[in-house]
Amino acid sequence: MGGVFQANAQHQKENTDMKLWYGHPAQRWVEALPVGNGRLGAMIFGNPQDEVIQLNENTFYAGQPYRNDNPDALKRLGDVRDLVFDGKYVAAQKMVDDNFFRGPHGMPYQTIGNLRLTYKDQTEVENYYRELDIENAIVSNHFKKSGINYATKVLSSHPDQVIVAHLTADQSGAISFSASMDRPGEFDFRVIGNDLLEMSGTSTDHEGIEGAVTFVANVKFVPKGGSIRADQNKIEIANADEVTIFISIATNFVNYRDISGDASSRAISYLNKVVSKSFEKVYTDHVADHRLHFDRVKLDLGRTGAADLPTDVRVEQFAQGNDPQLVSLYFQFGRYLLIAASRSGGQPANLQGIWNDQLYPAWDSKYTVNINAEMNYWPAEISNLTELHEPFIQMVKDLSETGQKTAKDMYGARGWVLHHNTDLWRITGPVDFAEAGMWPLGGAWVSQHLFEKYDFSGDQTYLASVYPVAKQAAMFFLDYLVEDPHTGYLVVTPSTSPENVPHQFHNSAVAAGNTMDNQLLFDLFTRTIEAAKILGDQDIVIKEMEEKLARLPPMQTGSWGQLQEWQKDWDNPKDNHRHVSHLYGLYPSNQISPYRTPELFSAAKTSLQARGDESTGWSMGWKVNLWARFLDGNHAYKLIKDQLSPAILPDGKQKGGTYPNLFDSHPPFQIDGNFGCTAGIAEMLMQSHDGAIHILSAIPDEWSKGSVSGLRARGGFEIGIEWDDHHPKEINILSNLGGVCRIRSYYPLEGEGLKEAEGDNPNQFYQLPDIKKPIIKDMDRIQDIELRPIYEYDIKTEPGQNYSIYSKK
Ligand code: FUC
Repeated sequence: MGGVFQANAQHQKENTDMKLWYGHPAQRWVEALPVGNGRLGAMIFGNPQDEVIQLNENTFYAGQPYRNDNPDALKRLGDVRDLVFDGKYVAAQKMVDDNFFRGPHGMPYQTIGNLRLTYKDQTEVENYYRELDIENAIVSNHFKKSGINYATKVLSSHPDQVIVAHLTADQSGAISFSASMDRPGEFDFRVIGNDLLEMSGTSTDHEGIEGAVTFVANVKFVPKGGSIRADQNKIEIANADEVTIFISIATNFVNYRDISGDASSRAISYLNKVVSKSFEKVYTDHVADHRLHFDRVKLDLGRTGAADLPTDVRVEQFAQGNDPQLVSLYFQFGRYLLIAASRSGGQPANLQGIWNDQLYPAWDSKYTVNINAEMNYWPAEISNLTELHEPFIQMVKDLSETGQKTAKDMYGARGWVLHHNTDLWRITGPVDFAEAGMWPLGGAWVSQHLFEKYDFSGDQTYLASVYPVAKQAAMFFLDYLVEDPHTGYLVVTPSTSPENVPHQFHNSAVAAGNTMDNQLLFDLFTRTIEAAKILGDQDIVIKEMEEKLARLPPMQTGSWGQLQEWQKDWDNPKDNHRHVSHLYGLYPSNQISPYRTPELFSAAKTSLQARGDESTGWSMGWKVNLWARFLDGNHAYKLIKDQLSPAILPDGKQKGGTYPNLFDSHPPFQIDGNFGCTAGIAEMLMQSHDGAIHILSAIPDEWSKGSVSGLRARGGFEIGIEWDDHHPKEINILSNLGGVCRIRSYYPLEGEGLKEAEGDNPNQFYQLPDIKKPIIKDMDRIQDIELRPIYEYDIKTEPGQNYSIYSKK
């Protein structure tokens, strides 16, 4: 009793700023609260009569190692290209549909199942409270039942590799419950001795691939006082003072090629290592590990009385009210989710992070790489969580292995290719159908992350380790690009502009030389060539890359002043499609800039204005970043309001928005929107892609005063900013690598060593992309854009030193 419970009872009086909290248990899964250690996830319902802890392990997928290439594609590739260049897009798409797909379409990520605690006292409770404390990464609840105060805490420990629950009461001998396990799929279940449950099973067969991932979940009960006994298929605990529950889960997964691990011995060994530890010790180690990551960034956007309301009520009221603190909470919740879902040595966060209660979740809860998987990692660098980027980088390395055979067998090309989806098994062939699947740019997009991680760290050893992966990704395109007979440009064909169709012209997505493809290849080639110089790679293939880079199509503006999505002017101003692929050049890339390419900047804005605001969750998350890059804080904030609106409507229908537990809704739950919006909030505060560190780049009227610290900028800088009445008061710079730090501000600044900037930024991490001259078709259609005046300063920095600058008096 004592300590742990008393701390709980005080929660309502405590500061709840870094907490999601509620006055009632979760009725549905999107109200339950997530914990995770990168590998093991749990959703806790907080039900005081029948508690449910839903469990995940992030390698538990259907199927087993397999491939999904269709080598018939190679025979048809030339014909498809001819049809595209003849303008017979529908026939081209049909030929792709008939010859390029083989199924399977990807294996679903599957739930492990549930731990159920049925309390003996089933009476109603009073004073109910539950919370997720994102600062300490722990879910807890407390309530009064039959005059006794009970409290529960649940965490998923990275150091100990187990989920731990701790039950306490303010009277001795008060805790009595039975515990059992189940799951939606088949399983074996037994009770070992009088204190250990074991559930085991195998993942399902799917689309002709036999399920062969096995799991074992062991749950050990350690009561203080009272009695414990096994009763058929459950464990009964009676009259305990407190109970610690250790949940250990493991699978046989070793890597995408190998599932020869022993799930049972792994699960037991994690358990044996931790079981003699006290809950307090597990908790202390867990908190220290979590805060090592979490505490790096602090954000204060102001606080109103709304911050005292329960989280679900705040989401309901956010769009109407004034609750800037919910934005800081949501930002930090995104960081919390990345810490909980993505740890070095493990799997990257999938469509649902690591949290899924189904056997067949939407889109298999795998990896969609035409936006969603990358979006998960947008906050990794800027929000100071670079080591959590590693599982994604490792996945890119894996894909560079599996994708070689796909490149060769399907397209007769060197290098490696990836289409729009992959899964635990790192499949690289096209999935679904041409409209979505005929997109061979996956390797080009995921490889940008290899360079992004370098831009923030400047670590050349790391660069050398990922360079061959990027180079091979680029080499695929050297072979796949073909000359467009109409324009002479080298174009990616067949391809699509992700999932969009220019319906007013034809019902085919398959086309040639789409804007996003050109932008992605511009980045991939440019960055690979640069890295070759840094690392001294003299391979002749780099020359070929330079030649082909020069022959890619430039960006173009179209008939209504928009940035064209396709090589032909097919854009429809009424199109509100969720994908805004051609705006990749604005975010996450830096090819479009208000200062360097004003016409393209204006055209991109016209395109986004036409697309509208409200959409699926991730689409709104992307738009927060895009409006931040348009330097329009108020519009970015409008998108945050759209995203932070309730996903569940009064009639029960769902829309893009936010669930009561702050999970993003596509619908259904998709975690990408959480991460996208988290990155967007950071981009509103600071940007570092356009030749300078632009502080307070897109601050909305509502955030007139605030502070942030620990944001990372390219070139190894760490930035803190305090502002008041929209003016920066103090800017702190920690330089990790040294070099010139160029600061861009809407207000004049002063400080020791600060000089007005002249010419290009000499810092190598601030080189600007030398894009091909765009084709601006009709200047009269380009909307005028008013930009605020900016001030730019340079400060020479030394590695490891701090610098402070101030608003000019
Ligand atoms: C892409 C998107 C969908 C969804 C899916 C998982 O295909 O177009 O909206 O997010 O991924």
